[in-house]
Amino acid sequence: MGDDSTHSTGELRSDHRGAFGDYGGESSGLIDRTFRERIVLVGVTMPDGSADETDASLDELALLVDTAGADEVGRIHQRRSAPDPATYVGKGKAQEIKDMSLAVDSDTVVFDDELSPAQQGNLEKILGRSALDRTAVILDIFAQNASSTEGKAQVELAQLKYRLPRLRSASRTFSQQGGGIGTRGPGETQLEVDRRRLVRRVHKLEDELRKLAKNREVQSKARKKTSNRRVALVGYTNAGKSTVLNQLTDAGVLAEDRLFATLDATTRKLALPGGEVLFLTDTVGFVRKLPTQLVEAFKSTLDVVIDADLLLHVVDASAPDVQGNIDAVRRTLHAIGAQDVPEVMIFNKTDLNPDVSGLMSRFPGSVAVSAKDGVGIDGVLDVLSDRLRSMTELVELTVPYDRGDVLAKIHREGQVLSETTSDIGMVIRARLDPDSKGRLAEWLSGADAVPEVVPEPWEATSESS
Ligand SMILES: Nc1nc2c(ncn2[C@@H]2O[C@H](COP(=O)(O)OP(=O)(O)OP(=O)(O)O)[C@@H](O)[C@H]2O)c(=O)[nH]1
Ligand SMILES: [Mg+2]
Repeated sequence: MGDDSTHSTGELRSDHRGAFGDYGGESSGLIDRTFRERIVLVGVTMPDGSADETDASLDELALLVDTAGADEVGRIHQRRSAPDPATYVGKGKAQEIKDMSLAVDSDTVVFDDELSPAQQGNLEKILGRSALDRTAVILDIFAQNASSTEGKAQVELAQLKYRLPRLRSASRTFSQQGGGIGTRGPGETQLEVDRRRLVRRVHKLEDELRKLAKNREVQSKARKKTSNRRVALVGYTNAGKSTVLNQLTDAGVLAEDRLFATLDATTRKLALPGGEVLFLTDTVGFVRKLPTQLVEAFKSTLDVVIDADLLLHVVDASAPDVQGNIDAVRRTLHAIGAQDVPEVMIFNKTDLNPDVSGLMSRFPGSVAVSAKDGVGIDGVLDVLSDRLRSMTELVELTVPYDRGDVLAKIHREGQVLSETTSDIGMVIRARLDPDSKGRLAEWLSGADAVPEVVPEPWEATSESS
């Protein structure tokens, strides 16, 4: 976090080691990493879910907590018809969580679903230790992994938006049962000061991000001007997106056995065997219950996904719940407005799970690869060529001999298959995408020429009959 957040916490809680909980704007990490915090996980199964789903989600939460630098030391389930508005779990369950926390000496309790600021505050009072939710853990990992200026700003903005409604007096401690005369007033004043400081920081970051997004827009406009297609790698975190990019383009981006290793979009040129050149972009990974603050903050980075001609959806075929991961990715694609971009499924890590025939038949047109070893990467190139070609149209154009500029344009924008001479000019057969075809409409010959709009006979007569 920026220098705005470096003032000291003042007092430390003797009965509590977790660094998180006060949200006073004083610590950048939500989980203390001077030691490995001991964490109890809590999952609640609502009527629309199953215990198995809760368990799978908690397994993933344990992985997230581990990535953030802490250890799971206990796990508690509850079935409820609805969350308790005050404490999320029931009061009795909260007591049970406290007992377990004492028994296993945990520092922090992490809930698998988002807690409201009030629930979080109430739970911390009951539990006597930090109560976090999945969102906080994911924000924490993003904060650790952000490296570019834009990535850092995006993550800090998401964190601030998460923390603002949760700001509480920094003088509050977990052992303290009430502020008492004298402690309350100054505490609240400090709270107001903190809040204003954070709001100013939010505005500053939003401003910075707007400028950075403008820059990117200029770059992407330049890319749009070329007729090169744009393809984006999307998928669940750790599925192998960066590895696929590296295999296809020697991009040399970081690929690691770690959740959310990639936060920044990296774009590389890729020349297909047929000669066509496209732009391939690696993007941030998705996960179940991705915090809305993060999706919002990363919106401009994710524009490459919305603007893409095609998505390569990389799936870890060896994951415990492949379909669940695919669904989570698609939900996020929907949330950012990219649900209509055509998608090719790439089933990766077939060295760990060679039997992907069921998946392949469920997703026609998909490819199986082991990206780490480069196995099947040629298949990805073939599918890219095929899919991109099917998005172009084979057309014939006639261009007068004195229009070298138009000839050059056709070569630039499309794939020229043949050129022959005729009385009236050069006759060219080429593959063009719909945009280029529109721009070159006046040169289209024969059946490709844009027809005048004539009402279909049945339309013309339907009114009078
Ligand atoms: N066994 C096996 N491991 C793979 C394969 N492809 C990638 N991996 C490993 O999976 C881990 C994640 O790969 P990345 O390419 O970083 O995955 P990503 O989808 O970019 O992940 P994030 O950027 O963190 O969302 C790395 O340790 C890779 O070495 C594969 O085909 N087989
Ligand atoms: Mg990556």
